[in-house]
Amino acid sequence: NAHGSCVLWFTGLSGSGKSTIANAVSVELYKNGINEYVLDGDNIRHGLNKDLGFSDEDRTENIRRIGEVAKLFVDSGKVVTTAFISPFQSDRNQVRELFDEHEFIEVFVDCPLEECENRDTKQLYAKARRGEIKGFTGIDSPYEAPENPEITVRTKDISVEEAVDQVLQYLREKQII
Ligand code: GGZ
Repeated sequence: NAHGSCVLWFTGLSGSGKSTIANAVSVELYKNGINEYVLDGDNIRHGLNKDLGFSDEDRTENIRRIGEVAKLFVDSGKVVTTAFISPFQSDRNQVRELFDEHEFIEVFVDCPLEECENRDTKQLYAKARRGEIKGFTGIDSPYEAPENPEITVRTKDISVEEAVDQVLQYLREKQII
C-alpha cells in the first residue's frame, strides 16, 4: 500500500516486555503524526475475545481474530501494533498470509524464561509453578520462538528506549515512516 500502513506483530513470553514496547512505539509513532493503533489484551481479550481462554484451540482462535482485526485497521491506513504472546508459529504464519509482503512485521521480544520468571510482575509464573494456573506459556504450555522475525529485540540486554529505537530504525530503513 502507498501510505506505509502495516502491522507490527509483537510476540514473546508473558513478562517479556511486549506491551510496554508496543505501547512505547505507538507513542513515538503518534508524536510523529503517524496514524497508529494498539491492539492488546485490554481491548481484545476483555472485549471481542472474552469468550476465549488459554487452551491451544482458544489461543489459535484468539490470534486468528486479532489478525483479521489488524487487517481491517491496516486496510484503513493505520500502523497497528499488536501485543499478544501468539505462541504458535503456524498461527503467526496464518496471520502473515492475510497481508501483503511488507505489511506484516514480526517483532520477536526475546527474553529468557528465567528472566521473565524473575521479574514476575504479576506473580503469574509463581502461580503457574504452584499449579494454580494450568497451561501457562513457558511453564506447561509451549512457546515457539519465531523462525524468521523481521526484528528481534533482546529485552534482557537493552532498555525500553533502545528497543523502541530499534523498531523505529527498522521502519525508517524500510521507508514505512
Ligand atoms: C499465558 C496467561 C495465561 C496462560 C492468563 N498462559 O502477563 P500477562 O498475563 O498480562 O499476559 C498474559 C496474557 C496472555 O494473553 P494473550 O492473548 O497474549 O495469549 S495468547 O496469545 O497465547 O492467546 C497473562 C495472561 O494473559 N494469562 N492465563 N495460561 N498467559
